[in-house]
Order: sequence, then structure tokens, then C-alpha cells
Amino acid sequence: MLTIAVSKGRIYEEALPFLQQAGITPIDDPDKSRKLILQTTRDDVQLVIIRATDVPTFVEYGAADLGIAGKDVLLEHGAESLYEPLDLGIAGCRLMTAGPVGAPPVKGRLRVATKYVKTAQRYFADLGVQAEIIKLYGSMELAPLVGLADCIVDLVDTGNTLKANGLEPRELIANITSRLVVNKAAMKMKHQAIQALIDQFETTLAQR
Ligand code: PRT
Ligand code: MG
Repeated sequence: MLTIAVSKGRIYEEALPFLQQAGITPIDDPDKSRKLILQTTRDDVQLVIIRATDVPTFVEYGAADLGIAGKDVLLEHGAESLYEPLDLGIAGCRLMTAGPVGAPPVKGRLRVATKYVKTAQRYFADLGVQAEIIKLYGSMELAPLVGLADCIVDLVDTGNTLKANGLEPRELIANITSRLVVNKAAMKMKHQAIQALIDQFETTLAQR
């Protein structure tokens, strides 16, 4: 049995063609079902539906053999404990700094609100910028508006969310797409099945 960890929403939607071309169609629709384990049209493959940020954890501990996760999540989790054999090129966006439109440069220590604490710490440390990182779990865009932070580190796609809140994108930290990740022990123990799946995903990718 192969277990694949995926999050609901955009990653699931965009990963579906890859799964389907490998013969893996979930029996239930995760948006309609409350099931967290989805059986599929392949007897030897099941999906577990979890929060996007939990995907690396499930795969690292072998609770799932494979997973599909955004590079943002992998950067923040630390990816040394996982194989990352394939960039699926889906759910693309940019991890960026952003701040109030036209705000003057900050003197002294920069306050940064983000859910990407480690990634932001690393980014500002590499630049030699003194930054205080304030951990939030969502609605980062609000922080500069209410004086909680000078700027944010968040994902930007169209830029509409920033714009709607009087913020503008500033520096690019990383281009983000979703990756296939594999548990290291599973890669050895279930090599044939996993390699076959990687090959099928690669074929789908090459056809795009
Ligand atoms: O929503 P939930 O709290 O369950 O978890 P999650 O937010 O981690 O999951 P989900 O499904 O929203 O995002 C999963 C993955 O999709 C992320 O880890 C990214 O790799 C990828 N992705 C791609 C995005 C976006 N594009 C994106 N635009 N994730 C989030 N956004 C958000 C962004 O945070 C901001 O609030 O969309 C807003 C910006 O979009 P624009 O178009 O207004 O710029
Ligand atoms: Mg979300």
C-alpha cells in the first residue's frame, strides 16, 4: 500500500491530473466527504487529506510514503529529512516581503509579521538586517495596518490581497511551486512502486 498526503484546496485541485494519469482517482471528493483517508481507483494507493503545513511531518515520520507540498512549507519545515524528487510546477506563487504603499524606510529594528518564521529569520539574517519576527497564523496583511509590524512575509499570486489592504510587494524571497516529497525509508522499502509513480508524474509533467 502507498499512502500519499495531500492538502485540500488548490494543491489537491492541481495535483489531481497527475494522480489521475497514474490511475489514481479518489473514490470520494474531499470537498464533499468528511473522510480523512480516501480510497482510490487503485487498490494499492490511498490519499490522506491533511493541512498543507502538516504534509512534511506526515511524510518525514512515514505516516505517508509520499506527499505533495508547497516549497514555502518545505523551506519552513526544513527538507533534509525528506527526498524531493520532483517539482510539479503547480500552485505557483512568490514568497515576498510586503509593506504599506509608500512607507518610508524603517530606522532601527524591523518588525516582520509572518507565518514563515524560520524562513524570514534566515532571509533577513543573510541580508544583515536586524529583524524581529512576529509569528502569526493568518491574516498577515492586517499586521502593518494596525501597527503590529512594519512589513510582512507572505505568499503573493495576483497581488490583489496586498492591494486590497494598501500594501505593495517589495523583495522576492523565493519562487514557489509544489513538490513531490518522499519518505526516505519508503524510498528504499517500496522503491519499485514509488519510482513508477515518480516516472508517471514526470511523464505528465513533460506533456504540459
Ligand atoms: O488554508 P489553510 O490554512 O488550510 O492552509 P494553507 O493556507 O497553507 O493552504 P492553502 O491550500 O491555502 O495553500 C497551500 C499552498 O498553496 C501554499 O503552501 C502555497 O504553496 C500554495 N499557494 C499558491 C498559495 C497561493 N498560491 C496563494 N496565493 N497559498 C496561499 N495563497 C494566499 C496567500 O497567502 C495570500 O493570502 O493567497 C493570498 C494571495 O493571493 P493573491 O492572488 O491575492 O496575491
Ligand atoms: Mg489558505
